[in-house]
Amino acid sequence: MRIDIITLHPKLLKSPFEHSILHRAINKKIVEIKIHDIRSYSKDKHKKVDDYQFGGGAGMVMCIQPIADCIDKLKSERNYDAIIYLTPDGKQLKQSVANHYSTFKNIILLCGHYKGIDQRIRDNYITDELSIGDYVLTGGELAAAVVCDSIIRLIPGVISDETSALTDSFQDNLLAPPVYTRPATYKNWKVPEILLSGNFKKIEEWRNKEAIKRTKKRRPDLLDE
Ligand code: 6GU
Repeated sequence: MRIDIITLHPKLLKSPFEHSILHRAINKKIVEIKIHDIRSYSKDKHKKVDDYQFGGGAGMVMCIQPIADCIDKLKSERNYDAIIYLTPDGKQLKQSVANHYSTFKNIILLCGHYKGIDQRIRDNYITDELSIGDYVLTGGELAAAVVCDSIIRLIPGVISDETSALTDSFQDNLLAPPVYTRPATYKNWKVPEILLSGNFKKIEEWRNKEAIKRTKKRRPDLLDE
């Protein structure tokens, strides 16, 4: 999979891909991430990328030209399965949405800023709009990193334990059950006996029961879906 990220703040998107599972996925060439600096596409003599909005009002709007040129260039090089704009008014990212994108070959993520981007970009280039939740971030970069992480870890070969991504919270609309590791007793706090029993059928039943209990208590809305 190839992910092209278009941003005004390339540095903000460096660290998330330099660690742990995402870093390994890139090294193993399962995924390729390319960051594009919008400013470098500006034809303005001061490399301006935003302007006042028509009709007046506070806040700058990102201009069409640099973004359009960047997307045009990428589209001339390969076909994209989706061109996604990260925006708080987009469709909310869910596990099912991440699952869907994880099957794609090439996607573009466009990070917004300021008051937003010229609507004509959204009308003429963007195929999907995504938000990561009901709160406002200063820009789309952190949201783009979240979207990438949620997608990449689902690609076969990225997580070594193949079943691990499938037993995540949310994958079956259930939260994950509690987990424990050694020591079995710490400060008199004991691990549930069943987990030490070696009876895998009983353990599976216990985990399922705990997952349902936890979901009922914390996220009953998931059980209605
Ligand atoms: Cl994708 N962008 C911004 N700026 N804020 C957000 C968001 C995205 N998702 C939630 N809040």
